[in-house]
Amino acid sequence: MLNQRMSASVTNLLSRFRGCLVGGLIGDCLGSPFEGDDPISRSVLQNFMDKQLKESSKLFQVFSYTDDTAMTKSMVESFVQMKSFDAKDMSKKFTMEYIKEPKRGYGGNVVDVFSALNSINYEHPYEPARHQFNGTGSYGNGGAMRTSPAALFGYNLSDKELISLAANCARITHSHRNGFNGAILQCLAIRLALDTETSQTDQSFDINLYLNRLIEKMNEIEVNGCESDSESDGLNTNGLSRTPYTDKLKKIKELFSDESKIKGLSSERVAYLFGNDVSALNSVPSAIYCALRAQKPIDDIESDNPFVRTLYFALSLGGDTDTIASMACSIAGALYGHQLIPNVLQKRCEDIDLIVKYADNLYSFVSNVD
Ligand code: AR6
Ligand code: MG
Repeated sequence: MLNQRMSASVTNLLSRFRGCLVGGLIGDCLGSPFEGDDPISRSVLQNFMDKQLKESSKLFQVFSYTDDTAMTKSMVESFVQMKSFDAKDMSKKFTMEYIKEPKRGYGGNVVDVFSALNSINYEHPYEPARHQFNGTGSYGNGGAMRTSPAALFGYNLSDKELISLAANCARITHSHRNGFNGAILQCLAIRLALDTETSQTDQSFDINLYLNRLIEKMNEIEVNGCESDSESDGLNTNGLSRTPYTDKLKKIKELFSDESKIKGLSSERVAYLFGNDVSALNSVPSAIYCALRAQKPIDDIESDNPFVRTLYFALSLGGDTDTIASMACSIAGALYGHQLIPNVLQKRCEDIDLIVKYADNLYSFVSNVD
């Protein structure tokens, strides 16, 4: 017997599961050559994309994945083997994967968490992350970049249960509130994408409704997460907003309410407004913006495929391109499904067949539960 979420599911759910993981892999692999660059000119990108989209390139280049996919794979492996979330097992899988292949471009400090986890034999999987940055925890986007398996494995969970799953998976390495809240936001963005019907003809959907749902959820999380704080004026002691993700989502909504504002927004301006760095706060909202913006044609981007436009636009932001493109494309893949992702782009990626198999494994898990 399928449960309520499964039976109420949208069309093409298997294709959307595949689209989500494959999208994440493509964004990671094709984004990594640009990592650290300033916003990239449209002509340089158009050349790059034209080349990648051609079957007959003389040297058919296959791009390697980075830590985003290495950690995503470990998440899937842990969920599938344990048939539940097991923080100890997941923390061990992250660490073993890092030890096996340390040169995948991991964040500057997260590697200290792996060695501390290893030294305590994974007995207290949340402890090492809590000690990062003098006890404040990491606010990097490493928790958010790997959250897609949580959204898929947790497909049948309630929103509340999924939020807790996403936060706990992220907290193994990222205990700063902006670190794990970024993972929650990315996870919810994927869930909403899986649940959003898109038009068969032009792939359109209601962006306003999508953003309203995300804003409502994120506001609840950011406000309730602050309940134990003493201030009640919406600001913390540093004068920073207590609802930074909600604020950025509201800004995105405001822009989308006026088509002329969206049309005139350059990549540089998007990077300036929403960020393009390794912090979750300055990358997750940007990824969501890219996935939503690409639903409609974009000046200077020659593609009628919204998945390709998402990739292209995310790369154009520069900065942490692999992670921003990976997050943006996993949302786009969950929205449009595997069938919209050009085969030639898939073939450019290391381990593409394994990633499709992993999506199928997660789909079988969620479709076979009583
Ligand atoms: N205070 C100061 N700096 C911080 C803090 C903090 N509380 N938290 C993070 N940083 P890390 P990740 C800075 O090491 O999030 C790779 O390319 C600090 O400079 O936790 O797993 C991945 O693919 C730290 O080194 O890594 C991701 O795209 C940096 O943020 C990206 O790096 C990254 O935090 C982040 O990976
Ligand atoms: Mg990265």
